[in-house]
Amino acid sequence: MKALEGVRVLDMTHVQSGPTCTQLLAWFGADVIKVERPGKGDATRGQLRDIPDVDSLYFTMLNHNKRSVTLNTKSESGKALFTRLLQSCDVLAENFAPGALDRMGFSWERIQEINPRIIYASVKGFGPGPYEDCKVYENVAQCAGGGASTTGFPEGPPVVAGAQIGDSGTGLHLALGIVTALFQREKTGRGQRVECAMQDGVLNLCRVKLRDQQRLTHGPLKEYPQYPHGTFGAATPRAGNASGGGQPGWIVKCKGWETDPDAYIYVIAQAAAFDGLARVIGHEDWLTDPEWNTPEARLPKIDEMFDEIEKWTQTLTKFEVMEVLNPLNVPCGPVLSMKELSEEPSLRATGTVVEVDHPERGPYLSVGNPIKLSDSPADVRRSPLLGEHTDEVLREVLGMDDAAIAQARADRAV
Ligand code: CAO
Repeated sequence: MKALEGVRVLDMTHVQSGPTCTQLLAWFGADVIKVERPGKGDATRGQLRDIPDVDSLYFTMLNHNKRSVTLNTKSESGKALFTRLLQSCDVLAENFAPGALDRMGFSWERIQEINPRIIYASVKGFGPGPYEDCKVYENVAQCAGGGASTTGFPEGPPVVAGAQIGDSGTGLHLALGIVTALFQREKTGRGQRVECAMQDGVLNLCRVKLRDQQRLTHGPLKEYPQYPHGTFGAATPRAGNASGGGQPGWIVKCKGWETDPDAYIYVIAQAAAFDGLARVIGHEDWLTDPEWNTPEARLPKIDEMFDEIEKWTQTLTKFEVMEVLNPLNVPCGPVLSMKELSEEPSLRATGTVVEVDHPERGPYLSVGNPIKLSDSPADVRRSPLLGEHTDEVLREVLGMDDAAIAQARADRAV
């Protein structure tokens, strides 16, 4: 049995944020029915295509374990079918532009009338306020949520992260909201509205930067590279690769950095493991020198310290550095490329990286469920073709017979 077995999700999501959420629910065992526009489907099916006329990796990697139904929710007969689906589902998830479902005639009030037990979950770019009507994509959210202003090097422009904290991050937040609402429904019998704005999701993930904004009013941020030589302005600045926590850290070069753009390692010069680190880099002298042998003394010289650490790391590969520093309890992590991650055997063994077969594109790699439940392991099944399950769902979920399905087709509802 899977954790969410018996939960049926009417999935009106598209692009990345919403599909991330419903894919997780599907991996946990929910029956996720993806409703798509007839003939078109989720726009990502056709975006960034690597093989002509085949669903893109963008789509396939975000829509595993779902069923696809095509339904025109703007036609009268389509609306009637959609209403019946709402009656049969536990969750409605969507991430359309603001007001799209209302314009189709499905306001929260109307949805509650149709099914008072349903949980109606939405991702929008912004919550109520000046930007609530805006359409939003990943990088817009990273900028509006504080990610970009705090990412990059002090002397450079704002930078967006490769991690999709606006889309996938908000999808994760929404999934938690949905299962929490399902849990509450167990007790109250009532559904509820679950809303997650991408700006809010990004800001939540940038929590430590709002911490630093307030620390700034009490003096310079001593772990930032601007200290002690640079200046601080009114807002949390970009900190390069400085650690977000209380331990000094930086990315340093390893052997081969001249030709390999990922020959780097992150090293944290934690006080508890400093002795071993100092010895291994050839700076035993630091251990008795009052200029170096306390965290406070080192704070104004973090850049110098990492220059010295880097002289040593450049003599070894990032994996050799790991082998030396791990036994010394020095926290460190290699900068791994997507190529290295895709080939890493331990990630394959845990199902975090999986090979999936697809009838049109053949085998491809995907990221599986990163959340491991001992009683509900996720098996990753390929994404559906457009409308692959339309008849199956109409028959099984709505109890329609062949004649009724033929009529729905004649009406161009499906
Ligand atoms: N049948 C009939 N019509 C359908 C349909 C269906 N099955 N599915 C969708 N539509 C219609 C919608 O009702 C909408 O029509 P109206 O404009 O008349 O209301 C139309 O398709 C387009 O939907 P949209 O506005 O959501 O799509 P878009 O491509 O213009 O915008 C996006 C995309 C992502 C910017 C917007 O949906 C959005 O801001 N979503 C919220 C934030 C979000 O999740 N962003 C993350 C995206 S990933 O980077």
